[in-house]
Amino acid sequence: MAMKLHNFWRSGTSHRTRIALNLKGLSYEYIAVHLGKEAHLTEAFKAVNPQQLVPALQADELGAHVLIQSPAIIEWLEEKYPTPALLPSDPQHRAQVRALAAIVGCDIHPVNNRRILEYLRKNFGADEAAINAWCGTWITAGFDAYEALLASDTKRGGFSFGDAPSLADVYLVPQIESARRFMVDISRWPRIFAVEKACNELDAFRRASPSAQPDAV
Ligand SMILES: N[C@@H](CCC(=O)N[C@@H](CS)C(=O)NCC(=O)O)C(=O)O
Repeated sequence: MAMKLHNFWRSGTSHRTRIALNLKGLSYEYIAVHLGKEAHLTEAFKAVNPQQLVPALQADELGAHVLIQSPAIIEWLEEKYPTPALLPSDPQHRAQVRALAAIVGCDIHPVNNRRILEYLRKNFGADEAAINAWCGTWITAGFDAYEALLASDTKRGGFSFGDAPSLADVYLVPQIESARRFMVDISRWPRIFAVEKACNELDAFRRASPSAQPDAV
């Protein structure tokens, strides 16, 4: 089944969607949407996603319907292509993995998104040091909690949950990439750092990385 992913190399939500697609073994056409050139703010892209954010996923079987919002896209992939699973089978464990993913998806990424940072620059005169401090604050708060949860999971293997990549890793790895961009020192979180290393040993993660994308500069 042919799929098209509207995305941007450096976008964390695009990155997490690429990881999920790769882990599921799905191929897709890469449609670059240049956020730096505000290609997402054009009328043409508004017709694809009225929210004017990436990613957006088109698939033959969906006809004219476009999937938006990376959590919805990733859940659709999980439901449609259950193997390999991104969520464990036990409901409590599923909640545990979803909570880790939500630390990134609900509490870190949204406040550090491009449009938020643009607003801080334009309306509050934030310079790059202030932007890094802003992003560093929310990344640190989220990663401190994530690290504590990893530390308290005595059954954990090399990944965020168990010994195979899960939804939590799909969200975590792009956020680490973003943290480095905002000059956050990852060595403060040794377990997170080790999980990233384990993920990056997998081809699915390596192929999804920002620098490996056709529109990377
Ligand atoms: N909750 C949405 C957020 C999507 C989102 O904010 N994408 C960013 C890139 S990571 C974007 O398009 N930003 C454009 C902007 O802020 O101007 C999702 O997970 O898909």
